[in-house]
Amino acid sequence: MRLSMRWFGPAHDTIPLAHIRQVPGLVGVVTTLYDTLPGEVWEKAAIKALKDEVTAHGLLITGIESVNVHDAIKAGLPERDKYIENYIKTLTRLGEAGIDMVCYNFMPVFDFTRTELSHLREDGATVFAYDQAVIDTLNPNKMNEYMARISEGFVMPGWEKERVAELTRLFELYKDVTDEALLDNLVYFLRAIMPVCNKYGIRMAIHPDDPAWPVFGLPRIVGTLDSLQKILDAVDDPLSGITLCTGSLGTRPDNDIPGIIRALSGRIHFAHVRNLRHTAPGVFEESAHPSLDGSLDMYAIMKAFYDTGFDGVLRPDHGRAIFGERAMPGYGLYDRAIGCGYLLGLWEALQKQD
Ligand SMILES: [Mn+2]
Repeated sequence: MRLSMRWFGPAHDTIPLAHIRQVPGLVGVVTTLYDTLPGEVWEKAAIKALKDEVTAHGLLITGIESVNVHDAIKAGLPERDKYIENYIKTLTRLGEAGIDMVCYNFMPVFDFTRTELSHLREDGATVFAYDQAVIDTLNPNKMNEYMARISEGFVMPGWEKERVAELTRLFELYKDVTDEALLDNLVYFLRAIMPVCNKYGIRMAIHPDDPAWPVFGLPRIVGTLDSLQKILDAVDDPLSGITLCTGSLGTRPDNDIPGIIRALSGRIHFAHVRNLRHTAPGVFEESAHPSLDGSLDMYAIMKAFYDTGFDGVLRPDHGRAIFGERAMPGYGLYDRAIGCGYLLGLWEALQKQD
C-alpha cells in the first residue's frame, strides 16, 4: 500500500506540507485544485504548480481527490457532452503530469452529508456525526445554510458556496432521475473517459455515497457490494475502479467490508480507512481509527487488503479534532497522523506474520 494523506492545497489547508512530511511511512498526498468548479478544465500551469509544491517537500501526488463531475453529467442533460469533453481535457493534462489515480463521486447535489461537524465526545474530542431523524427535519433547499452554520467558517469539500448556492435548481434537475437513469449516466460518462484513462494509465476510483442510503429523496447508486459490482461490470475496464471508503460503506451495518474488499480486489484503486461508531439505527458518529473505538474491525479490513495484495493508495480519513488543534473539521493533522501510525502498525504486523 502507498500510505498517503489528504491535503487541500496551500490556500485552503491549514496543515503545511512540511508537517505532513513528518508523518512516518507517508509516501505522498492526494490533493486537488480546490478553486476549480465541476465542469472546468484544469489549467496546466496550476497542475504544475501544485505538483512542484508537493515534490519540493519530498512527497508525491499519489492521486487527485477529486476531479468533481458536473451535475449535467450526473443528471444526463443534453449539455453533458461539453462537460465530458472538459473532463477528458483535465484528465489529459493530469496524465501528462504523471498523475495516475483520480477519485470522483456520483452523488447528486451533495457530497457527504452530516448533521454535526463538531459532535462532542466524552473525552472532549469532537467528531462528525449523523442522525437521520435530524436530516428528516431539515429543508434540503436550506442545507447549504445549515452546513455553513456548522462548519465554523471552513469551506468543506463538496460544499463550496458556488455549488450549493442554487440548491432549488439542482433538486429540480434530479426530480425525474431514477437510480437506473443515474447508473446509465455514470456508464455513459465512464465509457467516454476510458480511452483517455487507457492512454495515460489513469485509474478512476468512484467514491461510495455517504451515508450509503438515499438522502433527501435523491437517487443513490454506490453503497453496497451489489451496486459496486454492477458499476464495475457495466464498464469492465480494469482502470474503472472504486475508492473503498470504510467510513462511507460502514454507515450501513449490513455491509461486510472485508468481504467487499476481497470480492472487488483488483478494481480497488484507492482506500479511505477510518472507523465510526453506530449508536442507534440511522445514527452514527465518527471515531478514532482503532477498532476499540468504533464499530468496524480495522484489523479484518487491513487483513483483507493485505491478503488480496493491495498496492494502491491508502489514506486515513476524517480525524477527530483533538489536542486543541484548530483545523478544517475532519482534516486536522493530529488524529490523522495517529491514524497513519495505527494503520502502518497493522500493516507491519500483517507483513511480519506472513
Ligand atoms: Mn471517504
